[in-house]
Amino acid sequence: MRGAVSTRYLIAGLIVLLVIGLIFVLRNARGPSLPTGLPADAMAVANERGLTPDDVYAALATYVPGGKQDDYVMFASGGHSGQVIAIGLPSMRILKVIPVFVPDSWSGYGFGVENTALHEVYGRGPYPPADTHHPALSETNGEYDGEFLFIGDKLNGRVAVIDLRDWETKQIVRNPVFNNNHGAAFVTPNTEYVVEVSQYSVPLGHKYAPLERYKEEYRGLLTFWKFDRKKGRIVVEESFALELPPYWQDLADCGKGASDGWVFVNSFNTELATGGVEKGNPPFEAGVSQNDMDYLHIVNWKKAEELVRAGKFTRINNFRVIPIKEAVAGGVLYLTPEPKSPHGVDVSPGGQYIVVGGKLDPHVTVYSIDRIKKAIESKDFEKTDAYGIPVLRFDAVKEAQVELGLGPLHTQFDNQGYAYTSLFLDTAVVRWTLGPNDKYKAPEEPWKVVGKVQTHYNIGHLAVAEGDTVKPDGKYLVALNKWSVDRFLSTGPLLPQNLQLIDISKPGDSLRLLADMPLGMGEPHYAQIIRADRLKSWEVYPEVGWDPHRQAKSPDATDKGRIEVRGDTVHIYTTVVRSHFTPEQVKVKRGQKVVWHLTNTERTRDATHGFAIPAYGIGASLEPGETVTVRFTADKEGVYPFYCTEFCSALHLEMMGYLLVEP
Ligand code: RUQ
Ligand code: CUA
Repeated sequence: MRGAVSTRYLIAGLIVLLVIGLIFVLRNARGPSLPTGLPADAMAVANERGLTPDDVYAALATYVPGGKQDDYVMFASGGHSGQVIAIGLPSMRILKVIPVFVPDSWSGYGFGVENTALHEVYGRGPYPPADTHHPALSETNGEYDGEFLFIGDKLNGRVAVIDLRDWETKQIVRNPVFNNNHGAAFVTPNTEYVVEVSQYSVPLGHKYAPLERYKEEYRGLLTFWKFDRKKGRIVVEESFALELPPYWQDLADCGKGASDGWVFVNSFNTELATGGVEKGNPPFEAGVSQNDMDYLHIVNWKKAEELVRAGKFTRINNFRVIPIKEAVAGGVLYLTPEPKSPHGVDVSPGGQYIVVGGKLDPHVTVYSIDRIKKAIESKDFEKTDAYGIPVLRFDAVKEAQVELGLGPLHTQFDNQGYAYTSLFLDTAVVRWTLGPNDKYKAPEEPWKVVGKVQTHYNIGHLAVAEGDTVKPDGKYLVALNKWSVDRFLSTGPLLPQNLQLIDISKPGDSLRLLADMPLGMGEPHYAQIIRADRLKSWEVYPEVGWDPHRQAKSPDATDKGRIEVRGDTVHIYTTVVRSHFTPEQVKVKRGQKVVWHLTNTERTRDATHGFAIPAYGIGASLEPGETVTVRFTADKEGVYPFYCTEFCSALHLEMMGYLLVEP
């Protein structure tokens, strides 16, 4: 009996040991063990899905449950989609696509709806392709204020204004002097101006001149769009531009703090190459990359303002342009060498340092504003360029050159004294320390690389939370990668871009990749990340009858449906509420002009209605409280159902009416 019992214990003991051993082997086969303390079911999911401890950490660090909200909003350019994409951080979920340069059915933007933004530029279409590059949040004292967002359209030389109370595009201005841009948009520290820099030099004023006259007649342009915050509009008549040499100006940044009042613009093609590979000339890519140094443009915009006030400008297409000669005489424009084919120029939080990334140079070059000011004061010029612009001596203005790796492009900053630069060729983000004279001080010695993280793949821009303001938040960095290759399921030959979230909260060599986000709608060149609590978005429009284009009550608002005929025009005043339009039967005669005012009388959040008359190209969106006016000529007789296009209620499908166009 006793022998049998002890054998049973022995067997049980052996089984326990075997199970423990098996678990040990299995766990090690999966790599290091998971953090302890996770609920058993969570552990089971992690194991079942083959997640590593790093994966589990990243998932927990980025998961935002429904009903809870993201800490940051990233406004990313939508590239060729022509739009802006708002993405929550750390969840990396798309919150909204804001239509800017291209019409959008959902929001009714640009489809026959009276939309001042588009009308001011081209009339009612056709809409050209667009390519948004650089979004810029409005600033007050160098900090994001959450009021407006600007963005440039490289293809057509346009800049748009978005009001962040309702997240809608309010205005698009097209440059009257130039037809493309790249360095747009950037703002001065109190959003006095929105800066737009041209890229490929052309004769100013949309004129013709042969390429043989490149040096004499082609030019670049730096435009200062005056922004009126009260009106929420760029005021074209109060704006001006500065003529620049025909170096291809690239990116720009506005000074802040120590460098407030200045704008920095870099350039390539100081060679003045005009291409012609078909004629045996070097192709552009080689022709514009011959010089070891190109030019950083250093512009005093406060003095430029004074020149304009003093009348030292000419008018091109009725737009005020300061000629190079006047700018030089007025102490507005200087150059200094910068290494070979630079790309990004970025000003540090305190404004002391100006960091230039050189695509073909493994260093970033750092200039200091103190040195620049001193060199200007003491006229420490190495020469003047072919256009008479003084060139500050490189060694006099250079503070440091930091070797970072291959293909440094863009730099942003945090509140720990670190700078972050994207390395296109190394496909990495590198963290390095700023010098002592800026606002924040890193624990390590200055001008040293302290950390690096791989990105996937070919990073272009990067964005740190509030990382280009005077007070960066740090914490998160997003890498905006051009290629995604093997990171997601295949979507055919055209792959999404990849936005990667990186935790930068801890000092030293601690950069940690948290999430990949595929973005399949155009190249998100640049993005800015704002703390969510800075945004004061409206929940519904302030009053019933609101005209979002004027941000005021519309004179055409109505709380009672009616039809009025005035001359050859029928004015229809329609109320829109769950789940009917009033009136529902609208009779007009063929050939009559129709002006249709619709007012959504709802005060309930999210109670949006649509309004479509497909035959007349009408598609509108009426958010709670909004009044929209659409126009068309009833030139086709027939019976046209008009209906609500938003699933607003259980009786949404019943929300319709008949437009009867009588013969
Ligand atoms: S660019 S990848 Cu259009 Cu800002 Cu640098
Ligand atoms: Cu209103 Cu559907």
